[in-house]
Amino acid sequence: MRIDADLIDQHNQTRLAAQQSDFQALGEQLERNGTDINSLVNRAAQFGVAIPSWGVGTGGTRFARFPGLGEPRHVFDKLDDCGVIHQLTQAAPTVSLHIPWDDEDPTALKEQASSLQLGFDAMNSNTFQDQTGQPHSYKFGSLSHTEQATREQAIEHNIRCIEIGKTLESKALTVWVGDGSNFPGQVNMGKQFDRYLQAMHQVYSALPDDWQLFTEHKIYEPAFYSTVVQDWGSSYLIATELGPKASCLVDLGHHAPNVNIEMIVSRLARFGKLGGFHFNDSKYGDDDLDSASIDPFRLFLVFNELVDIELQQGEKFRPAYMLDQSHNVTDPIESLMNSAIEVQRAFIQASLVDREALAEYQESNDALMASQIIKQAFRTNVDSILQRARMQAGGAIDPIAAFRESNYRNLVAKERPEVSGAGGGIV
Ligand code: PSV
Ligand code: MN
Repeated sequence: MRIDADLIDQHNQTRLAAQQSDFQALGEQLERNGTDINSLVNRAAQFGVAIPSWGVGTGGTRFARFPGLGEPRHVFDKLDDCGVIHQLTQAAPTVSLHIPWDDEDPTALKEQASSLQLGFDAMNSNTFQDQTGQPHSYKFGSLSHTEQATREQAIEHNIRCIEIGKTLESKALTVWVGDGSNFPGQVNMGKQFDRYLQAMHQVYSALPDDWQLFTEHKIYEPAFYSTVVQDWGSSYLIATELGPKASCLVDLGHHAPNVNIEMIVSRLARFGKLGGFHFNDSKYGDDDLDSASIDPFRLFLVFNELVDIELQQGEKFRPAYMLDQSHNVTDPIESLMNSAIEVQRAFIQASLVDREALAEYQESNDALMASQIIKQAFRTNVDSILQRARMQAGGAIDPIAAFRESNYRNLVAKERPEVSGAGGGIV
């Protein structure tokens, strides 16, 4: 199910004059600094962020989940929703699947995705929940469990995710585990980490040559005293121990409040171990709020580092960009479209930083002017660049307005039955 191309066209026609006028004004402004606006449109057009399949369903907290209208019933509906997100934004060409949540015939998944012009980004394994009929419980851990049989079950699951991913032409596996402990003394932290590493070596050895393995760290939750892959230091150690195909995934919400994430990004990239991102925003913890909804400047600063690294390392620097959010009070499609655009915006704004001037101010220790250079780029309204990139690729000038005009949510709700609101619903 796609949005009618004529509807998008009409939508764009009514906004075209304003779009052109804004674009021209920004073009003139950028020209004064020697920046060609069209090169930025091309850059925006090349940008893509993956949609998490679990993000298109309404999320919740451990207290409750309030379902939305026309929620996807299964992964095929989720792909339809992702197709709409990409169609309107032209900035979300891939989907990141979670197994077993999305465990369906991979050939059928591939076919449907292709028909929606979608590809697949990293596969995600799930050893943080027990599945019905599963012989060994993950209550006390998975890849780091004290019992070998449980570790083997978790290893097998990860290898299966790779197998499914091969058919989908995914090229990466993201491993996030909830393993840890809730009481001081509950586990031997050294032995637990050793067991985790041993298990990960086995997963790593099943990885095809052209695949990457991302290790995702998280400060706490579900384990509240200690977590096996708690911080970027542990993640770096793991990726280094495993080998060149392993690198670290930075989920923006997985740090203590006020941690300087852009510095972590810089460090990991400097040593070739920055694999990818889960973008989201937060106020207090792993809130999984929409990207840039709380602190757009922080997102921009992350991209400021990324653009800087790209200039140093060139083409070979291509971290995987993925969203990882929970939409509890909004329409997930609208939130995800908005978030994809916010991440794209940060990328383009960061591309506007006058790097030569910045380097000079940094060398001469002119802190005030260095910060002004950064702020100048951050304050630039690049909407018309993003709009132009979308429009040229068949997307909508204003994706959320076009989505509402299309009545997509009500139309799919006719086929997708209402779901009960009972129970918690962390995604
Ligand atoms: C864990 O909080 C996480 O960030 C991991 O990426 C999981 O795969 C995802 O959320 C879904 O629960
Ligand atoms: Mn994540």
